[in-house]
Amino acid sequence: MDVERISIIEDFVPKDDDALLKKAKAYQPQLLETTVRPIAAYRMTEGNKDCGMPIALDALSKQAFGAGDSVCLDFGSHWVGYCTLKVGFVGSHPDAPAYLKLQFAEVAGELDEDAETYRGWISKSWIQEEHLHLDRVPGELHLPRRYAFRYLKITVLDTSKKYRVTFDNIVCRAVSAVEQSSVSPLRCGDPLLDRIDAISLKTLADCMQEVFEDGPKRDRRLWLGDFRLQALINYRSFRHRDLVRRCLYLFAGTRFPDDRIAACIFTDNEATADDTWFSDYALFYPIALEEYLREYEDAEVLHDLSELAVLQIDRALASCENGVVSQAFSDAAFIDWCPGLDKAACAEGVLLYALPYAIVLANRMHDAKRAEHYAAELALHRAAAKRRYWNEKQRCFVSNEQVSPAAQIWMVLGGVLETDEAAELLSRIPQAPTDYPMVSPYMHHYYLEALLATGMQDVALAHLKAYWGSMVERDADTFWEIWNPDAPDASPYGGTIVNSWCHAWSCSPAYLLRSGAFSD
Ligand code: RAM
Repeated sequence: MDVERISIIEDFVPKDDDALLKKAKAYQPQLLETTVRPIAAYRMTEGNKDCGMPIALDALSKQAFGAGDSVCLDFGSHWVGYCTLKVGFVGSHPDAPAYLKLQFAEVAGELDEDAETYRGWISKSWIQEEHLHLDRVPGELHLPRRYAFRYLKITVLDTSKKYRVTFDNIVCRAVSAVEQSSVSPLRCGDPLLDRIDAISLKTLADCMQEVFEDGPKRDRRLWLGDFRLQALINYRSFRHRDLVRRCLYLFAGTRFPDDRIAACIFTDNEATADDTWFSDYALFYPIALEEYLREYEDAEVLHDLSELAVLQIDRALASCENGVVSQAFSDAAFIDWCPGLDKAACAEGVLLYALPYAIVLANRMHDAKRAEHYAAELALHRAAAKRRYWNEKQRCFVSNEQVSPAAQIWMVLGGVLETDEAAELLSRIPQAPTDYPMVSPYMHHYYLEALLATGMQDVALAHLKAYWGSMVERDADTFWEIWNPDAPDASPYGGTIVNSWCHAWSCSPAYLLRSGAFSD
């Protein structure tokens, strides 16, 4: 299921605005630290992948491990942080380094994967695996990276004939911009929904670092489509205003030379726009800005960022041909990781979805002319979209001869149909066989939004319970980047070993459940 999606622009030099980047820096959060230790340990034997022999934690330091032996430590839940451990020995004096392999896993299944066999298009350097030498035994190991994990498996690759190693004081210094305990748990009367909400918030908390990261294992950076959802959930939970402000300023502070907002920002060293532009993601900037302003009525942010935000809309409109988005525009849309998905109707739908936000934003800017212009464009584009994509015979939207749930969902979200027609169309989605299924919780979120927009609260709630519940059933501690219950081993990258199992775009149930979306 590979859908390679790498953008490389030779000689790309982002346009930086120092004043905006300075503000982004000022809002950088101080990370909070929690010390966590394993809650269980298992001695693993080769060939027995499923379970190991439990070791009492207080007896762990007495257990000796020689070449080929391994121990798996369970930290009880998902964490993001830095690990240290003490390595001792039994036997005679260590006369050779201890050579260890350490594998960090967000879900238990990752431990069964073989990094050597991964041949996907995303770098294998994301795989959380170290081969380390400890020259001085006894000694302390400070693992070199920040890891996202619940499980740590240590395999002894070699010691020597003279000694075996012991492990003690295994500690993770977990980091996040927020503490989950600062938000009261949901008590809605349905234990599954309460659990889904708690997992959503854990997912979000672990992704809230110095920016809203997409996933703390892989990418670990600020993506616009993910950010829009994260900010929404944050408004109903942690309310970390500065982190949202910081990210809004980052997207504006480093951008394409022609003022397009990049799909993603690197923040590991200096903040730098990625040379990747997604036409749909860029439209989430004015949406996210308007939602922030709705929440905080922030005149400074409005002043600093609104022009750039509406510019994203203007560019999209300018690229249209005959009232619908151009092929180039839809080719540049992300939408979902489904291979072969035709994005024309979807990209059109995202533009239609963004326009009402742009109208409100223009009014906030006291630019009535612009607001009127957007309203006229909205009407024009809705009509054009209906003409272009609606197929009366098939009674659904057809995007370049392709019928997909994503196209129906985005056309509905774009307001192309009257509510009752839209509800009838959506009610057919679950039964319709498709080669282009929704593969990410991100796309499923927009399915829920479409159902809610057409008054199908019950169906939306049932879908939320079935889809997110199917991850809970499989023991998710955090929600996953990619999940299609009909194809559980799917990965857009060419191997589930690089999938992210704590991915922010999957935690929108907390937002929907906490905003009373299902009670109307
Ligand atoms: C992946 C990440 C990220 C998403 C992009 C499009 O790299 O999963 O969350 O926004 O794809």
